[in-house]
Amino acid sequence: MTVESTAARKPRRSAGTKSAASAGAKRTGSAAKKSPGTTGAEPELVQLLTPEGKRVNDATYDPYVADITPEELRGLYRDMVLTRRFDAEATSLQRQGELGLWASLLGQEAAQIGSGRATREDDYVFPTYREHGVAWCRGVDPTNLLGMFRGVNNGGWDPNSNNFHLYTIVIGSQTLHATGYAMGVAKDGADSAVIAYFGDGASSQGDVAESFTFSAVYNAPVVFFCQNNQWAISEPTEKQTRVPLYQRAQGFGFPGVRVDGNDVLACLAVTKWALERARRGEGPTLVEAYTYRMGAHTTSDDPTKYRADEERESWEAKDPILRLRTYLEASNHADEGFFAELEAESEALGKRVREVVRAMPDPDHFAIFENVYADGHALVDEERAQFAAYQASFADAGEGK
Ligand SMILES: Cc1ncc(C[n+]2csc(CCOP(=O)(O)OP(=O)(O)O)c2C)c(N)n1
Ligand SMILES: [Mg+2]
Repeated sequence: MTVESTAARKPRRSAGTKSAASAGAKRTGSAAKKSPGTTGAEPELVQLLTPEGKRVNDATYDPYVADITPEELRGLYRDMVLTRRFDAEATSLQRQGELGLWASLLGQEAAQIGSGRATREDDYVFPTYREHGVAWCRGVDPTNLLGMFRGVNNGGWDPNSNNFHLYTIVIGSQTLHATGYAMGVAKDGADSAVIAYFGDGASSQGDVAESFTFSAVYNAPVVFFCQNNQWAISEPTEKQTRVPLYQRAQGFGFPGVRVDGNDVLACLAVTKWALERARRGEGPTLVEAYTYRMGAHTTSDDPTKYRADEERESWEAKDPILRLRTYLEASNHADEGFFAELEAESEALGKRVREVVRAMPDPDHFAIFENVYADGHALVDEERAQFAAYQASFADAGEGK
């Protein structure tokens, strides 16, 4: 079913100061004004499961999930539950001082699991730093995602083992990497596809615009999967765009679709459709998964400073996991035994994650100087020497000198 989006926003109330409150009022005013050149048409939203867990039909996208079995539906549910459990454990580990930082995916499980499960083994994925659910679908061990956040390695997995590139912190840059990779795939004559993940904030980056231009002109087999989680740290989507993000694709000459990002079935179907277009040589697609970042931007952020509790509460009613559970129960696709087993599996995963993280060895302190240049460099040599002296000063202190 293609329904009208719930995009209309209540004004954002900012907890705290008067100036923050008046900034909120200003935002609302400017967002309400129509820009010249916008169509004014209401955005559309592809949905196959309503927030109440009711299956609705969509003639275009139903065929992409028509043969899904109850077992596969339970699999999607399991993926989302375990990803959320892993994510919660990582947040706790950061609070306990075991990780330096964590970027939670809470609320975005359906967007990530639906799109991740749509990919084929030979497809290639370029994530941001929040794609823990996609990593799960690609078969990356979740504990490997934590090394960088603990500061003990620079990545944590071999990108080519699972066709899942390393996490990318430089906002939007991975869309260019994905486009270049996809152009290579096309030159090889392969029928695999590439998918690049990015956020609503990243959509304002020049890199993203450049990747749209290149991929369109070279007809690259790439899907741009934008998780519009409504916020780029403390900046709302209204500060990124005057048109719904998916509509931008039209100006670059390829299709754009907005999908309910909290509906795992719709995300699966729309991403399959887009990947198949890419495989058939029909070029790029922009998928905007309309969702919500339920938690903080990262563990260093405090969202109560810039957004209202009511906003979060309204999205809680659209929880991606609850809606699939309701559907599974109503259609007798899962029984109590399944849910109980999954609960036990979740607990075991949390325990394993804790144990593995705590046992991660510290890196050699001088490893940071390796691999900067292939043949060494005078400046790096100097820095290494300075660092060695600094380290030695600790040894002196330890010996009471
Ligand atoms: C080029 C660049 N500019 C700024 C930053 C700082 N930064 C980190 S995350 C972020 C916001 C990204 O928002 P969005 O693209 O919506 O992704 P989300 O974090 O919501 O998933 C910014 C500005 C950065 N990492 N890279
Ligand atoms: Mg965002």
